[in-house]
Amino acid sequence: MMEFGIEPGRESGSKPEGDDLSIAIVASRFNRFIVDQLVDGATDALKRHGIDQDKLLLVWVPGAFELPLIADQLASSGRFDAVIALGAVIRGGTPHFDYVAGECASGLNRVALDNGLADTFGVLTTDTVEQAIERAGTGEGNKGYDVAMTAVEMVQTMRVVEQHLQVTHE
Ligand code: INI
Repeated sequence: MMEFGIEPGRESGSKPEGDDLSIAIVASRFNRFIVDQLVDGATDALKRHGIDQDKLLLVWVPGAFELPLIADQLASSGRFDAVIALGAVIRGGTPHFDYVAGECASGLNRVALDNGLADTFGVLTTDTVEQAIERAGTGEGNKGYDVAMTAVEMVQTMRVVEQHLQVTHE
């Protein structure tokens, strides 16, 4: 059985795998004190993977509802290997929580499928501010960190699958 899907950083002795990647982060200003922490977590993870700071772009939008539009603009530009979307939708904060969170999630998923590009969902959807703070902590307790790792893994997985498909097609 052939198997693909190597978690980033798990390969022993490998050098950082992200040094050739260009990544865009799109982040929402709503609940910014939380989202700032997610941005820090994501950039920390990318730095650990050797991604050049000058190959990173960060774009701010007003709220989570606006993330898919700019994610699509970035994804369809052909200039990035992955887009990371970061935000925080807190139930107590909005009577239209389900609309904002739902449209954001499905919009971001559509961006990934329409563009054939990793577009990871780093939008916290929580009942309370306390829950959001918990998920925006340091290191691996940070959703931004997690989804940045996911983005790197997905780019690598797509490349490996693409190579395999080319070889088996020849
Ligand atoms: N946007 C968020 O990112 N988080 C929220 O918790 C939130 N609340 O509470 O309303 C929120 N609303 C704004 C929304 O994302 C749009 O910016 C707005 O509806 C304009 O389109």
